[in-house]
Amino acid sequence: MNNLLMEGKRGLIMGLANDKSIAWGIAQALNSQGAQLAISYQNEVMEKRVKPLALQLDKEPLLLQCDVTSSESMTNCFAEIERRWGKLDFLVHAIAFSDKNQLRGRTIDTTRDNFAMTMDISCFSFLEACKLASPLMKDGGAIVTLTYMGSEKYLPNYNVMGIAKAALEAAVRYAAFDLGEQGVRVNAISAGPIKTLAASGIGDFRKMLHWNELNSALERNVTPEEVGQAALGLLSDCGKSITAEVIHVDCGYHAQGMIKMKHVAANAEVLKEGVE
Ligand code: NAD
Ligand code: 0WE
Repeated sequence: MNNLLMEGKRGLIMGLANDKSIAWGIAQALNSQGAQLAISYQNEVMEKRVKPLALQLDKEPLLLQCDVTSSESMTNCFAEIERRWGKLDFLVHAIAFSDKNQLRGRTIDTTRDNFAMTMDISCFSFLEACKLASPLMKDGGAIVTLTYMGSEKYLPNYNVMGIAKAALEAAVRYAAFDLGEQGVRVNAISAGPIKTLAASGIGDFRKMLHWNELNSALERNVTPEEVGQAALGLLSDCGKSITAEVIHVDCGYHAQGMIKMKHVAANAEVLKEGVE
């Protein structure tokens, strides 16, 4: 009877803002395979957006507030999960933040304060979530975070976020070794660009999407649902021996070494729309 991949598994999703969120694509994939979810949201504004989404899930999710800049808020969130469920099977970390004004111009102009905040929210919060979640993963477990190719290569405007994502990917490898002996796997998904709240107001984002569409191996962009399917693979027993890994879910864009010759004209059109 037990033919769903996530039947009987319980997990927390951090970073759900709205129905465009990558976290929502992941929540839907996990829900479709029978998972019981807890969803944490940053503040009251997010709570209003998350509540109607929660109603769309088959099993009523636990809704918890959690601002990752506060260790007290983090501790309370996991304490509530312990009280309600007593255990946890998986964790999804889909959180990043930097001052929008520093996601343009020169990376070397990043301020000390914004560097610290960006690293705190986008990288340290992952380590702290691993620390708090792992004691609840009594039968082993799986953890997934979201990263972006700007950690590996220079990408215009990604700036300090690229540095934070490089640190996050290293954190995945270290956490995987900390938690491996208790059967907890830790991985990252490096997603291609997706138009979410965290992409809104980023200069040239539309053009970036178009560029990726033309130059990725599959000649299209990735969707939150597809990232969700990949996360499902990592979080379910399908990923049983995958840990300390960063998997690209970007239609192959990361492997591109040169733009496609057949698209030279189209690429030029994208550029002609004007670049900062
Ligand atoms: P999103 O805006 O839907 O999600 C970002 C989330 O971070 C929001 O839910 C927000 O509430 C949360 N957050 C920010 N500060 C927080 C805090 N102090 N406490 C708690 N939560 C906080 O955008 P998204 O694109 O779905 O982003 C999710 C993850 O995916 C991020 O790590 C992002 O870097 C990564 N990612 C995004 C893309 C993309 O193109 N959209 C590509 C690759 C990776
Ligand atoms: O990781 C991200 C989003 C990062 C992000 C975005 C914002 C916008 C709103 C972090 N902090 C903020 N702060 C805000 O106030 N992505 C992978 C999406 C993204 O962001 C970019 C990109 C891509 C792709 C920024 C510049 C260039 C490319």
